Amino acid sequence: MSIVTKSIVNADAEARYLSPGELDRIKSFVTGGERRLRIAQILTENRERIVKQAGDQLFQKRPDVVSPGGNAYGQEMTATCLRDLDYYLRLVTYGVVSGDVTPIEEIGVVGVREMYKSLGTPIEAVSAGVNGLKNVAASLLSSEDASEAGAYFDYLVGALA
Ligand SMILES: CCC1=C(C)/C(=C/C2=NC(=C\c3[nH]c(/C=C4\NC(=O)[C@H](C)[C@H]4CC)c(C)c3CCC(=O)O)/C(CCC(=O)O)=C2C)NC1=O
Repeated sequence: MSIVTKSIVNADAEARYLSPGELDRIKSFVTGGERRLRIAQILTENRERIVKQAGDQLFQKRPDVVSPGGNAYGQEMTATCLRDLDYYLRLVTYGVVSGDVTPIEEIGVVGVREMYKSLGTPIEAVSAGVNGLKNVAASLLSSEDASEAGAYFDYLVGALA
């Protein structure tokens, strides 16, 4: 939910106008809109490259996951692993556009620990993979944009650690 929707829901629950503080936060959300959309556009356009490079880096750092007995061993499993990284990059674009981690949390974090546990997937390696996405994405963004996007990657890295 974006700050706009959230503020309206809160205000209406109390049958009141939006407060000056809420209007201020909405103003900065709107002012930053162009930047957030630009970031999301760059991440979206470069998704294949970002995922591939982050995957390559992860498999160099954690060769065990793609070795026999590893969770991402074999062409099909490696592709599924890269697909998960692509899912997380997509969720980051949702966060960036909405200026809110809630969509990332609801779609990609709630219940994920149990899920990866049942799949035998080392979740800390997924977290390292998302950190790789962050670094590759940063190389395509201005430092200001990289730090804005970085907050959403960091949220995920922490949630998956
Ligand atoms: C958008 C929200 C969303 C998420 C996050 C998601 C994750 C997700 N990853 C899965 C599997 C998987 N995920 C991985 C990922 C990895 N294994 C490793 O060792 C690496 C560390 C890592 C890649 C970074 C692998 C290898 C599987 C297949 C495991 C198996 O089938 O045994 C599965 C099981 C079903 C399937 O194969 O599709 C789900 C549901 N699905 C979703 O809808």
